[in-house]
Amino acid sequence: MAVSIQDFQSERPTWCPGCGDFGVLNAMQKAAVNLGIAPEDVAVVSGIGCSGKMSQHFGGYGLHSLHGRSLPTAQAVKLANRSLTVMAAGGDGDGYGIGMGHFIHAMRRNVDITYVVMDNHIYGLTTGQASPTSDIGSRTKTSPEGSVEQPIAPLQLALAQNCGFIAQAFSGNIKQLTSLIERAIKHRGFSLVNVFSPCVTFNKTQTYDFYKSNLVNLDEEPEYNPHDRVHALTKVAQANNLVTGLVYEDAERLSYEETAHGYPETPIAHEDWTLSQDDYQDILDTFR
Ligand SMILES: Cc1ncc(C[n+]2csc(CCOP(=O)(O)OP(=O)(O)O)c2C)c(N)n1
Ligand code: SF4
Ligand SMILES: [Mg+2]
Repeated sequence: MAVSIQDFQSERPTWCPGCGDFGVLNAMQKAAVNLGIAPEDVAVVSGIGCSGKMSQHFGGYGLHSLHGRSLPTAQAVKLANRSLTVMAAGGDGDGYGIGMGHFIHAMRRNVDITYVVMDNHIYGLTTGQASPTSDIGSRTKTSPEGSVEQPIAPLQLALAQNCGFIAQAFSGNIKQLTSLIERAIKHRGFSLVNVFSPCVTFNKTQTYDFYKSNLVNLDEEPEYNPHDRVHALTKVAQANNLVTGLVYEDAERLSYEETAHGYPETPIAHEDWTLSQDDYQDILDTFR
């Protein structure tokens, strides 16, 4: 049966009017519809933050995990049921601050999940503190005189870690964002979609207008080769990370599920784990 956007609508979002996360939700829903994925075949696992509300607002299975822990939880969901499409979602603080260790390891482990980061360069939910992607000079509640710390560069980190699929988008361009999320879902292995998703309440610098005038769209540059990692690193660095489009894809890289020894084809979630009385007794006997 054909699915529609209505199938992926859940409770009414509580985001501030104009928040970029509305566009991300819309694009995730459209991507699922375009790929013909039914709501019961997709799970969204989120961290904590305004962006963390994604698991409640997206009408499939949802799991609102802990701050910074969307990735280990999403990988566990996928490994327990490989027939599900699994998306992890969260913010720049969630993923590139407290969750940074999980981000690096998810890229090297390469479980087949899609990670959508709503990067607004600020802690939105906690009302406007500097985040790991806040630029030098950003004035926030925790940096009233301007941030002095070097911001994390998510694309460059992902390129250095040889992540198999890296894209960046802007929630003001739903068409491109939808298409990139679709491609990320189709990619076999871990995929990163970093989204510039303006916080209209606490970030008055990285606004919709700022992105409209400063972003370079790599998808529209015929000479850009998204399969050349060194070229991608140079291009992203030259543009000061202000690019959108498919940055890099290695379609040949095998996922964790394809390479792990003894990993069963049948989803573990569908296996019968009922213990027979004899097995139960055997386990008890090991403690005697
Ligand atoms: C262990 C833990 N530490 C701190 C917090 C407080 N906290 C909640 S959300 C958040 C940061 C949110 O920023 P971000 O991840 O960028 O999400 P946004 O709200 O901007 O979408 C923090 C520090 C928490 N909930 N749990
Ligand atoms: S505080 Fe910012 S990130 Fe949070 S809902 Fe409002 S606009 Fe969005
Ligand atoms: Mg944020």
